[in-house]
Amino acid sequence: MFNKILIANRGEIAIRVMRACRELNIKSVAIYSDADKNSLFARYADESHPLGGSTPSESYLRVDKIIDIAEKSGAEAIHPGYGFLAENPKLGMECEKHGIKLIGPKSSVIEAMGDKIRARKLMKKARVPVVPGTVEGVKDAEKAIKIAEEIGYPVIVKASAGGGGIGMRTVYEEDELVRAIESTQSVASSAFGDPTVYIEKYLEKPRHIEFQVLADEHGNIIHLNERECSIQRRHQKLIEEAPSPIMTPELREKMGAAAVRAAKHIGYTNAGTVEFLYSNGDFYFLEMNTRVQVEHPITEVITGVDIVKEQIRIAAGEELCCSQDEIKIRGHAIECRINAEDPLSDFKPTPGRITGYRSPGGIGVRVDSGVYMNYEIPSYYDSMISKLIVWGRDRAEAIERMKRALAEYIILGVKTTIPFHKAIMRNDAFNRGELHTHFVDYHRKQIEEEMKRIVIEDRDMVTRLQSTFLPSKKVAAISAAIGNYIASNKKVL
Ligand code: MV4
Repeated sequence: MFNKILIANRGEIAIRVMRACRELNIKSVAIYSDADKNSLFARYADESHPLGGSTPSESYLRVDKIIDIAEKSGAEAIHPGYGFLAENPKLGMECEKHGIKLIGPKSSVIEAMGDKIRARKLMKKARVPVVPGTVEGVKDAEKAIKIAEEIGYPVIVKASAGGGGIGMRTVYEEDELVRAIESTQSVASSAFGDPTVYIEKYLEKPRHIEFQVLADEHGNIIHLNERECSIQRRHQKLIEEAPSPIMTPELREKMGAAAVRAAKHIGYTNAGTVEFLYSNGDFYFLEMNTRVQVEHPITEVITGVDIVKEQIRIAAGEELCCSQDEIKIRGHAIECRINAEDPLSDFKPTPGRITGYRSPGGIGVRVDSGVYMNYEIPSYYDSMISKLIVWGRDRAEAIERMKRALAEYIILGVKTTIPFHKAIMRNDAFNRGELHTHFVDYHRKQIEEEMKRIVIEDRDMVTRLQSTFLPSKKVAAISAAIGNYIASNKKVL
């Protein structure tokens, strides 16, 4: 096992990885930007080193600086978390050169899955269903028109180097096709330096269902069941749950086997996620994420497997904790992403100081966060404050528990997505489990009306709790004033 690991990330995921390190008796090394000098993760680590700079490209994307700090501090492995360098094959390649273990799959596998056309071909070979569409990239307009006619409109034009929603366009009729190809090519060219695009049949209201897989370096591969991540906005997931409300044992068997087949075929190692689109009883491979994901805790909650600990153990050459038979699902888990965004102003980011903070607790509640009272959320990075995860014996109990936990969660100083989550938990379609990737757009009006009511309802609670967040001198002064007021009222009475 490793003695020391460098965590090439920030915020809640840096803390999540360091927590696993603590439990494995591994020393943790943090790296932090100028904007993160007051961050919790840099204090939690056993040692912390400045990167300088504040923008991602000056700090968390600097492979050279990260390798240098790893060598100087004597870290034997690097955990990349999610985002930043997590799916950049360069980090793995540099690690290999310097004899440092990267906690993740081989860089060649990361590279293969980053190329969506290549990924589709590999999946087809592994007998994993892919969305009907082109095998190769499309170049000339005439061929494209013919292919689109064959698969039938609507179709979607996607950038081969894309993913996560950047560089795609839906096409409803032949007239729009050539223009859509040209515009996607030009977006892809400037965003990824690769203009290659391909065409797929467009599924209108699919569900996003993904399978968590774990593979060790001895050929053992298992899946930890699925997560449903259909509640999203502009390709940012907002709520995830496990298991999926539509899952049956038969479908899980089929999709789980496909996910394991996918991982096996490409020689996958470590933790990964196979994403599927589900529509009318059929499922199709979408992408493979070669990293730990934001929403991994809901899988941990229902299976009891510590995914980050497994990642580290796998990278150290150990065997998987468990066989497929040993993986059972217990109850239901939901995660709400609490972001510093105003859900009533188009989710505009609201960086700034947290002037009051109290996180929820009690049975079945987990909060993964990187913030604290008086912490200033920097504007350079994503706006996630924390992840609120609940467990219930069934979906209905998990929803009630999430409502209760959201009601306990007090964040003052910045607007957050808490009112949005409260509105979703009350939404009838959500309660019925009628989810799809366009849910938020589709129910927008209703969600907004509900949020407005919620913000007014919450004012009272905030006023009652405000005094607990005042500096002690002010509290003492206010207590004295209230005491005097009561005393003087008594005299009058
Ligand atoms: C699709 C699709 C419908 N049909 N492909 C969006 C992110 C990118 N990774 C793939 N995406 C989609 N691909 C076909 N053939 C709908 C989406 C999509 C989506 C997928 C997953 C989660 C959220 C989404 C939101 C809008 C569109």
